[in-house]
Amino acid sequence: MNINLFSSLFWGALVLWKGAELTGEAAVYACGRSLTEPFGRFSSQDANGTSGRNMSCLWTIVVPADRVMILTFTSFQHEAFSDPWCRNRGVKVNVSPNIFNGDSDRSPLMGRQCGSIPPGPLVSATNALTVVSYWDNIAYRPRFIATYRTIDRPWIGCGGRLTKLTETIISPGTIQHGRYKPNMDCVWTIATPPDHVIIFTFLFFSLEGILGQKCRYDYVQLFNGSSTSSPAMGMFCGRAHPSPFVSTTNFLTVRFYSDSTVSRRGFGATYRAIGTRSATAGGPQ
Ligand SMILES: [Ca+2]
Repeated sequence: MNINLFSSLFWGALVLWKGAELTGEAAVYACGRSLTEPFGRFSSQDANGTSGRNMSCLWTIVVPADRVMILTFTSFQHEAFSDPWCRNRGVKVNVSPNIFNGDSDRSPLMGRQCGSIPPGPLVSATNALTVVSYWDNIAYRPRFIATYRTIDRPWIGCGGRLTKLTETIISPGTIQHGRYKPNMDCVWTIATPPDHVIIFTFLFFSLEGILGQKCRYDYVQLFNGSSTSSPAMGMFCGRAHPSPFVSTTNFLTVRFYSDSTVSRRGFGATYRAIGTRSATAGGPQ
């Protein structure tokens, strides 16, 4: 963990240095744009019309302060590297995109990705994200398409009692480190007013294990009631996205368990409480 953090800081600093090197004192980007809509799309095509080597593009997304973003790469093609920090070309930092958790390329580096496998959905820690794409050789211009959408700021922490009519939970560690923490055993109890049911929907899902093999390592469990003693409604692991679940009462309990090794992106999920009286009576209450 410490090595990764050091590596992150080091390479983040190197990227800034390279960016600054291109133009002198400060990094000036040849392309990219600012986005402020609640959802949107941007891509490497924003760099069309530019040419040459040592190019860099910057996209900044800023949404209202009470919101965060889920960023998803729907298409992704970058040079392939073998190590997780995409750096085995030495100082040639063609390892884009670099994603910063904030409104500029001086914000904390959230991560980077290379190769042809897109990273899983990324959840921002704040209401701003910055994506920097850099390439040193036009022959290796990176290509990607990214979309984002905004969600309410998620509940932070391992478990708790959730009483709002809607809330989002994220596996601990996913926002900060891009993957969940090991050795977690978190229980969230969703308690909404009487005469409500809860629609629980996964936003993204990637846990260690293979569904159907009893989820021996890491898993999410849903219980149709106010505790883990309530009827179990499902145990999920692996990469298959679970279907939405609707409770039969105004309570729902969610448990997330991770063992001591191997972590993946994790999960994000949101729920919404719906009044049953108005839904079933078909008229005013
Ligand atoms: Ca694990």
